Amino acid sequence: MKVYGNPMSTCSRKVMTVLAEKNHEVEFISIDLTKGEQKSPAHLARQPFGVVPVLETDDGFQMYESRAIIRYLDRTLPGTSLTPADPQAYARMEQFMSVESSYFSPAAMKVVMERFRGTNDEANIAKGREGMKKPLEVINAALAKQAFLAGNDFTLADVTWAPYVDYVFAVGEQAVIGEYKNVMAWWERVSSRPSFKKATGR
Ligand SMILES: N[C@@H](CCC(=O)N[C@@H](CS)C(=O)NCC(=O)O)C(=O)O
Repeated sequence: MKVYGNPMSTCSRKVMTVLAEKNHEVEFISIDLTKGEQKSPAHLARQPFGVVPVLETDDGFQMYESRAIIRYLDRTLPGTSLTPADPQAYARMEQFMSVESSYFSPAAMKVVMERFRGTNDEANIAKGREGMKKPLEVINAALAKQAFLAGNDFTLADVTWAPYVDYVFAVGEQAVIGEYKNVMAWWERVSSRPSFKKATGR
């Protein structure tokens, strides 16, 4: 199996976390985003939007979109399932994956990219910080009753949130998350998992 990705990319890290949870080794082909390799004809043939990651299975099946890839991997690889069998826990997992992609990560990435690029547009950063509050408030309430987002087991919902939360900390914005104590306790559980450490090269 091959993953075309970038070790620093949030979306590649979701895929690598699931692979590590399943103890499945792949060939990782690094696409240099700083050189624009993601927009090369060869990569555009794999990913029409010119971004990473892309998964290629041993029988030549190719697919893109990180959240679709992790669902596929969880369904097809052996090992502990990261998708709850219980319908209500499953619904919670999907709900929180959607909260991440619709509300949390767009706001978080506003802040992260301003800091990473060094553009530091404070008005945009303030918007990003504001946008992170509601989704954090909502998961903080859910995490008061359970260890992980969909219940007491680690699921794909935790996988999708983790790389964005990690980058919020990495750019020095811990104050935004620090006031949510259940989120902080959850973060300790998620970031100390061997799979997350492996996916982030720690
Ligand atoms: N919806 C896509 C988003 C992929 C994406 O935005 N990837 C980023 C890295 S996390 C990328 O390749 N950026 C390079 C660029 O935009 O040119 C997914 O989930 O796979």
